[in-house]
Amino acid sequence: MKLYLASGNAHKAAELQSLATAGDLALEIVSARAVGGMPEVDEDTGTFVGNAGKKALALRAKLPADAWVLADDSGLCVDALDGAPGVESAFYAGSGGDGAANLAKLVAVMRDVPHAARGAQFVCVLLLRGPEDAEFIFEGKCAGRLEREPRGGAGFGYDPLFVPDGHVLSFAELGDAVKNGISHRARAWAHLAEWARGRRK
Ligand code: ITT
Repeated sequence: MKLYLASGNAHKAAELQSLATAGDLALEIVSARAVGGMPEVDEDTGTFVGNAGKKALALRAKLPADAWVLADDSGLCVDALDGAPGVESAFYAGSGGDGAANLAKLVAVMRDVPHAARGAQFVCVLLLRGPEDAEFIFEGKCAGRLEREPRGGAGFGYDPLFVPDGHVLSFAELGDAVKNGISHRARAWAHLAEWARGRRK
């Protein structure tokens, strides 16, 4: 089953590709680039589910009616910031969507927050839209805490600042293989895979 990925984020695409390849299900992620690129979407709904729905619809409009589209809306929810940047994670430092600037802003905003109050969780909503407007939603979370300074070179976005529970290294130090075992995206994908397995029966 082909899942057309409604995302312009190459890192998400790579993670979802490896999650799909690692499983025993015949799920194939096809990047939006293969069908002419991801259309511009105004991510203005204020919720992960709402934004994922808009992305899926936007790509769906370019595809045959029987195509399955997968959208990922995700973000980092910081306890000390009442859940911010959350659904605004991609645009935390401005509308340009600059990952390095977003990270630098979070480092600065969190500078004086003590260790005990540095909890955060990544959230990922995967939304699958199929023929006849069938829609399925899968959510995954990964709890952890924020370091004071970014560490590590793997991953993307806020990975260098985020240490998942049970670890001492950041996502960007742990690398893709470990991240893909425990991340918010991996957990949402596991729910999707469970759904796909059920459909196969
Ligand atoms: P698309 O909308 O095209 O899929 P995007 O990067 O704009 O790409 P989102 O609107 O869902 O995607 O924003 C997600 C942001 O949250 C992303 O830009 C990162 O800043 C952050 N984020 C999400 N998952 C992450 C992860 O696994 N590691 C680090 N940062 C992540």
